[in-house]
Amino acid sequence: MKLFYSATSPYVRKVMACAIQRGIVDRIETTPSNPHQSPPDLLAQNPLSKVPCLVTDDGMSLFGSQLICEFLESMGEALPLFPVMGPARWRALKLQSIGDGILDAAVPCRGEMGRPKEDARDAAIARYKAAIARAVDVLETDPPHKHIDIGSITVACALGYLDFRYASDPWRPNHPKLTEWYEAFSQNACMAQTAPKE
Ligand SMILES: N[C@@H](CCC(=O)N[C@@H](CS)C(=O)NCC(=O)O)C(=O)O
Repeated sequence: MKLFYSATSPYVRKVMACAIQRGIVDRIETTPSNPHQSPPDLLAQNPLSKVPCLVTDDGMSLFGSQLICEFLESMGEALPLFPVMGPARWRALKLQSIGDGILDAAVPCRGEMGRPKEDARDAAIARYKAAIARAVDVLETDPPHKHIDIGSITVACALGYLDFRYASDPWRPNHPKLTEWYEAFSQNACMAQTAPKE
């Protein structure tokens, strides 16, 4: 399989963490790609020009980290990352949604922060940051579980991205339970081996 990849993308990190956890990371060949430049080889597989984008051994292209992680779930022998049914399933998927939601605010917010200052830009940044702050507050009231599934992986990728890109605006103050959970969860190999670096 081929994965269009960016070393600093938190969505790519999520996919790689799932692949490590499922014991199939060796079956993925990573192709560095800058989606913002709309490279033709990425566009041929993903009209949205986003990473991650996985091309399976059958030649099918899959994009969006949720879809790719579900595909990886069908491979390998490890324990499922998507609980099959019951409350554990909905909790894991809800945590995935809140983690992805933090990223869906934090990633474009950086784009806004790079634009010239003007009222509309500042309003957009404030709205993104407020959504992130509310989501982190909600996670503090009920931090993710210790075990590894799609929910805990996604939340850890989101918090790791905040550390990486919003170091001057730290999330840890006033969130001691979430901090404790994150510090312990980050020790898992799938997280430690995928920590972002420039
Ligand atoms: N919902 C997508 C989001 C993917 C995404 O936004 N990736 C960013 C990189 S972190 C990207 O490719 N951005 C390029 C662009 O927006 O043009 C997912 O879960 O994979």
